[in-house]
Amino acid sequence: MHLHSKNKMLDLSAPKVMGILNVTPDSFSDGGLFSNVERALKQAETMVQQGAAIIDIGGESSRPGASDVSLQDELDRVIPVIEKINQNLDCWISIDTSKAKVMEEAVNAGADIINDIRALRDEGALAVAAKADVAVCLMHMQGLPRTMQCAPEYNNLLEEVEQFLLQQVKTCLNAGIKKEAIILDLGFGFGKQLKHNFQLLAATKQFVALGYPLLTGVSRKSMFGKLLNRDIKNRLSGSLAGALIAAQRGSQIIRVHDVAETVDVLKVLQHINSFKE
Ligand code: YH5
Repeated sequence: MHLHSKNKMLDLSAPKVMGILNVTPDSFSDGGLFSNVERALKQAETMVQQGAAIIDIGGESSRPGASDVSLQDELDRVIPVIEKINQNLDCWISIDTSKAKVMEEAVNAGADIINDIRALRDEGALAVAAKADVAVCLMHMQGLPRTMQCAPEYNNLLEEVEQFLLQQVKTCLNAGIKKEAIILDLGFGFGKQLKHNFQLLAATKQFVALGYPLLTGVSRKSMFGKLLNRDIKNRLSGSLAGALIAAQRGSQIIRVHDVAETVDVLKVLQHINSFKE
């Protein structure tokens, strides 16, 4: 299976790692010897050297309860970084945003994937994505970031997530987005309780069977914090286990903070899969 974006193709026959690059002001804390753009480039360069195929750039914290970022602030944070990475590194670039204007400028600056936790539901986002002709990642979320973690409930979790994603796929296809440019995402931590997150992870095969590349983003999330009683700094083992489980069940793109460790784990999986059972 390949992911298409404009005239490029990404081979997904082996799982690919998407490295997370946060460019919010609090994500840089080395004392200020380098500009934020230089620091972001260095971090992206390290992740690409460690084996990340995609760098996901986000300038708007979408953690539960996070405050909104103005359009201009988000543009100022992400656009120079996208330009710099596009000029200097050989990787796919993903923009983590819900704002149509940020999507548009990010694509002009070199982004290959629009990664939208709101699945292109904001004003103008669908039209921008269709015109841009880049890949899109459609994520499931119940509610909105500010309130989504207030006791979310489902009648039928797997059915509701699948129905939502297929509805957004239909909307994208009708808008002219190519089938080969669509990625799906179950949206771990976005309007889900601990049990919901693990039920979804367990059901990865069902979603892979829909025929679209599946992106799994569980890195450092509270599902491991809660299950293992670990603060955010001590969730690497849980995150690696989650990455391995998702990849073994067929998820093709794994979104992570810890690229080197995840690449090692996926190499072990690829190697074992080269032998008969
Ligand atoms: C995702 O799943 N997530 S931003 C809370 C954490 C740790 C990490 C409490 N953007 C996703 O990474 N895009 C984010 O600990 C995403 N899929 C896609 N496609 C939240 C995040 C995080 C939140």
